[in-house]
Amino acid sequence: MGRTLDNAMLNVGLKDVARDGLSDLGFRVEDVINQEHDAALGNGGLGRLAACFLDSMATLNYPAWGYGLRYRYGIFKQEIVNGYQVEIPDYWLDNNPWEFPRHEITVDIQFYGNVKKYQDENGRISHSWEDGEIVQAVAYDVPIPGYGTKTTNNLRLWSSKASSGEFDFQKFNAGDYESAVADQQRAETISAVLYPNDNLERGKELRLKQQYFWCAASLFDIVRRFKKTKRAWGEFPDQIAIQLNDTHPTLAIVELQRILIDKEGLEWDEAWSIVTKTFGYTNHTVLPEALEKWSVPLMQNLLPRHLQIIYEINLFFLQSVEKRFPNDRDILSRVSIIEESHPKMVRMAYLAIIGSHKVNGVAELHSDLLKTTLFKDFVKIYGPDRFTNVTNGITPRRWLHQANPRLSALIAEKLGSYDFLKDLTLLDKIEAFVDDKAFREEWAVIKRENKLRLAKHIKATTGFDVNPNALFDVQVKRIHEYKRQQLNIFGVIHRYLSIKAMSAEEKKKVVPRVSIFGGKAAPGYWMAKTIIHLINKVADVVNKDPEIGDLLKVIFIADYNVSKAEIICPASDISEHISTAGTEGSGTSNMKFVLNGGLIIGTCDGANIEITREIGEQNIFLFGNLAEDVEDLRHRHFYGDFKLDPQLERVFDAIKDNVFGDKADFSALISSIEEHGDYYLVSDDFNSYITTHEMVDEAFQNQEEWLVKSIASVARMGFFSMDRVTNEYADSIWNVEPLDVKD
Ligand code: Z57
Repeated sequence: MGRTLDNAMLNVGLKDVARDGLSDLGFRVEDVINQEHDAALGNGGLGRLAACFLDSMATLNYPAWGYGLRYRYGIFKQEIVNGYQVEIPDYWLDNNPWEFPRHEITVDIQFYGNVKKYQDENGRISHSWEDGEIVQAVAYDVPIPGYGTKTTNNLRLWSSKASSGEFDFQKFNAGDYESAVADQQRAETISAVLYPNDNLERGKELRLKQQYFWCAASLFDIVRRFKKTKRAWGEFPDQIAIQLNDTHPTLAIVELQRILIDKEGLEWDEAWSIVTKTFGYTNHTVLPEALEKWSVPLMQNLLPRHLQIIYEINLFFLQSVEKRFPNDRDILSRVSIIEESHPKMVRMAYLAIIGSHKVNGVAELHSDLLKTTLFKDFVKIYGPDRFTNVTNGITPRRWLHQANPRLSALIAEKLGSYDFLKDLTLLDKIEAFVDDKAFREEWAVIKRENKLRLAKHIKATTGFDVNPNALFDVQVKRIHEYKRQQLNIFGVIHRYLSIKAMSAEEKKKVVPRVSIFGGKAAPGYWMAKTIIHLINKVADVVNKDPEIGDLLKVIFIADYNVSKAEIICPASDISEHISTAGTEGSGTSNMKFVLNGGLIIGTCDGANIEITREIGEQNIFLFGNLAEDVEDLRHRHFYGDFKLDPQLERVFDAIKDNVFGDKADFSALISSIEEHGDYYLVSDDFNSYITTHEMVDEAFQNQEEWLVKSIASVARMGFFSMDRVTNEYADSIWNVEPLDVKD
C-alpha cells in the first residue's frame, strides 16, 4: 500500500486544512508525511495492483471490501553492504494509526484433524471435520477513503492469535506452561511474516496455512453478512462477487463449497453452482515457477476435508470432460486438478479456473498467451467466453496527483479543473498545448525539479553526486532474471567501455547519463542477488573513474518501495521495461512512468504493447525479439546453434578481466548465457538493445522534440486509469453497479 496520510488527505480534500493547521503548530506537512512507515504487505506489482483497486473502488462508489493478512513483518527492508543485499526485518506496526482493531470480530480457524462420515435415518451421508487445532483470526480494519466522494470502504486484515479455549487453560492449569506458550507462538506465527518471493512459489506448509487462514476467515465474514439478510442461498451470487487475486486465495472456492454442503446442508450441485457463479480468477503470470502446486500429502494432513472436496470437484469435472471428448485419452491427465507426480500435486490454477465463471489475464498479450498455451485445453472445454482480458491500470490519485503535485497542478490549470483525476481520458485535452512554447517550458521545469529532488535523495543515501541535466535512465522493480536487469547492467558496461575508448573530441558528443537501479531480490534467489552485486560493483568502478566524470553514473537505490517509487517515477527521463517477450504479465510501473512524463524503452511485452498503441510508436523505444519467436530461439540455443553477440562478448571480457572485482563473483551470470542456453535471450536482444539506446541519446539531444513526445504521451494515457479497469471488472465479471452517494 505504501503510506496513507498524504493519500487520505488528498482523497478527503483536507490537505490544505492540514497544511495550515500544521504550519500554525510550526510543522511542515511534508515533514509529517515523511515520518510515516510504508505499509509493505506485498512483494511487487500484484500487491500494489490490489491497492490501486481499493482506491478506485472507493472512488467510484462500489460497495467493496478488501481482505488480507495483517503481517507483523512486511517485505524486508533492503540495505546494501559492500555491494551485497542484506535483509532487515520490517516491523511496521508500532504507532500505526490507520488500523482499527476489532477484537470482537474473531473467527475460529481449524487445521489438521480428520474427517468423520455420518449417515442419518434417511440414509443421507454427511461429513464432519473434527479435532485438529484451532487458531483465532482477529479482524483489523483499515479505512480506504475514495477521492472526492463520501465513500470510505474497508480493508479487513486478519491477525492470528491462539484461541483461548478450555484446552489451553487445562494445559496451563496442569502446569504445562511451556507448551501453552509454545502453542500461542505457533498460532501467532501464521500472520507473522510475508513470504518475500515475487513470481516464485516454494510450497511451504506455513504458506498454505496462511492461505487457508486468510480464506476461511474472510469467507466466514462474507457468509455471516449474507446470512443476516435472510436471503435464500440461491441469491448468494447475485449479492456477492469474490475476485481471486492470483491463485493464492483459491482455497476460498473449496471453503465455500464446504460451508454450503457440510454446514448449511445444500446438495452438491446446488452448492457448486453458487460457488462458480460467485468467483472470478485473475491470472497474473505465465512463469511456470510461479504457478502454485500444493503437495497432496501436505494438504491431506493440514486440510483433510478440503482435499476430499478437491478430489470430488476433480471427479465431476473429469467425468464431464470425458463425456465431451470420449476419444481424447490424454486430455484427462492434462487437465486434471491432480498432477500424477511423486508426490501428487494439486494444481491451483486449474482449480481456480474450474471453480470460477470468468478467468482473466492482465494485458492483451498475456491473456492471449493464456488462451493459446497454459489454459489451451480449458478453452476447448469451456469455450472462449470464460476467458477474457482486463488490462491493468494505476490510480491517478496516487501516481500523478500525489507523486507529482506540480505536474497535476499544471494540467489542472490548463484544463480548468482537477476533473481528470476522476476521468483520466480528459488528459487528451492537454495535447492541444504541445505547440505552446511556454507550456512546454513549464513542463520541462517540473521534470527538472523532480530530477533535482531525486538527485538530493541519491546524494543523501549513496553519497554520489549526479548531474540533473544528464539523461536519467531508470529501472526499478523486483530483481528477476525475466525482467532482465542483467541486460541493463551489461548495456551500462558496454557504454562505459565505449566511452573509455573515445578520444576527447568524441567524448564531447556523448549524452551524459545516470543509470538508476532499484529493487529487491528474494532472499533465496541467488542469481538475482548476483545481479545486484554486479550493479553495485559497476557503480563503484564507473562513478570513481576520472576519465568518465559526468558522462556516466551508476546508482543503486536501496530499499525500493512505494514511497521511493513516488519520488523516482516523476524524475525519470527514460525507464526500462525490458522483460523477455512473453514473460511479463502486464507491468504497471511502465504506466506510472509514462503518466509522469517519462519515455520508456521496452520490449513487446505485457502492457508495453497497449501503451504503444495508445501513445503511438513514435513516442516509445521498442526493441528486441517478439514473443512468437522466443520458443524457436530457445530451441536454437539448446542445439548449440548460437553465437554470442560480439558486443556482449566485449562486456564479458571486461568482467573476466576483473574490471569489476573478482570475476568469480559473476561467473554464474555469464555462464547462464554462454553455456546454459541463455533462457532469457539476453544475447539475442543485446544488439537491438544498445542500438535502441543510441536512438534514445539522439532523441534526448533534441529537447523540444522530446518534450512533445512526453506531453503527447501523458495526454494519451487515459486508458490506463484504474477506474477504467474497475468498471470493466464490475461490468463483465462482478455484475455490480456503483451506489449513489449523497454529498
Ligand atoms: C506479481 O507481482 C505478479 C504476478 C504474479 O503471479 C506474482 Br506471484 C507476483 C505481477 C506481474 O509480474 C506483473 O506483470 C503484473 O503487472 C502484476 O502482477 C499485476 O498484475
